[in-house]
Amino acid sequence: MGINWNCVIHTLKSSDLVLEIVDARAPFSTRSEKLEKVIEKLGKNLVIVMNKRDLAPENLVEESHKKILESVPCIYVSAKERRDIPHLRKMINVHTPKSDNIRVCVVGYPNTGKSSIINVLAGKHVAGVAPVPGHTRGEQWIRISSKVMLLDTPGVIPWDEDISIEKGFGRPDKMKDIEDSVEDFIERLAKAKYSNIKELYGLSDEDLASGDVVGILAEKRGLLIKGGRPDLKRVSQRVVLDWNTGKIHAFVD
Ligand SMILES: Nc1nc2c(ncn2[C@@H]2O[C@H](COP(=O)(O)OP(=O)(O)OP(=O)(O)O)[C@@H](O)[C@H]2O)c(=O)[nH]1
Ligand SMILES: [Mg+2]
Repeated sequence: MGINWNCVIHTLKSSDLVLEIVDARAPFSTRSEKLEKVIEKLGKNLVIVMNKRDLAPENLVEESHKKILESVPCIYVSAKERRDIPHLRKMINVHTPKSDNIRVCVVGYPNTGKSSIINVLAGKHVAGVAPVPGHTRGEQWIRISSKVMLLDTPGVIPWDEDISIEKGFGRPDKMKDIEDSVEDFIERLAKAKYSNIKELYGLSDEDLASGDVVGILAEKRGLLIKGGRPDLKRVSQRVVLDWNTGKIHAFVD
């Protein structure tokens, strides 16, 4: 999956403000450096919105919020729990010109909650939401007040950036070498400042240090292929789904 940068630039040019939605569980790795460079080059205002704050501990969310704030206006919210939405509206007002026709472009990696945030701001279900990265395909302008329109966009996946599970890099059923990526991801979750991975999957410290957590998980869940071997692919897809649906609570940056 790639994106058409000419299209992105054209869209950004016509906006008064860009909201970059990042995942509060991985706020730094879900920031797109490339996208932010384009926004800066175009001289557009940027506000970073850390979404899914309900899935990470408050102190870690606050810590990263402070760090991001050193260089970019930033706010943390939960679209799911509708937390801090009035604050987000205020941020939009503060960072846009006084006009009757304000356009705000909502961008970010897949699955960070762009469409969910738009729905909450609009006060009704107008943008499609799903735990499948790449759900939003086309762009869609949505009015959230008499003066403000928001643009929902597909998740950005630049080809040349590091790709990992937390960036919502693809549909789990289409991912190549998913087992290796998931093994690596679980190891990082195990070493992270916070994660619920042990409780969620009933894993011990030895399991996590085994180098074969994916195999152990498949056996625990009874996911086997012919011959009784663990079904590594299927269990890996489940882990990705658990991240995308928010069953995995964590802070992995
Ligand atoms: N726990 C939690 N889940 C959320 C939150 N916001 C969105 N989600 C979930 O995250 C998943 C992705 O949400 P979307 O709004 O479709 O994300 P998107 O960024 O528009 O995704 P694409 O269109 O695929 O790029 C869905 O399962 C949402 O229910 C939140 O604040 N907290
Ligand atoms: Mg979407």
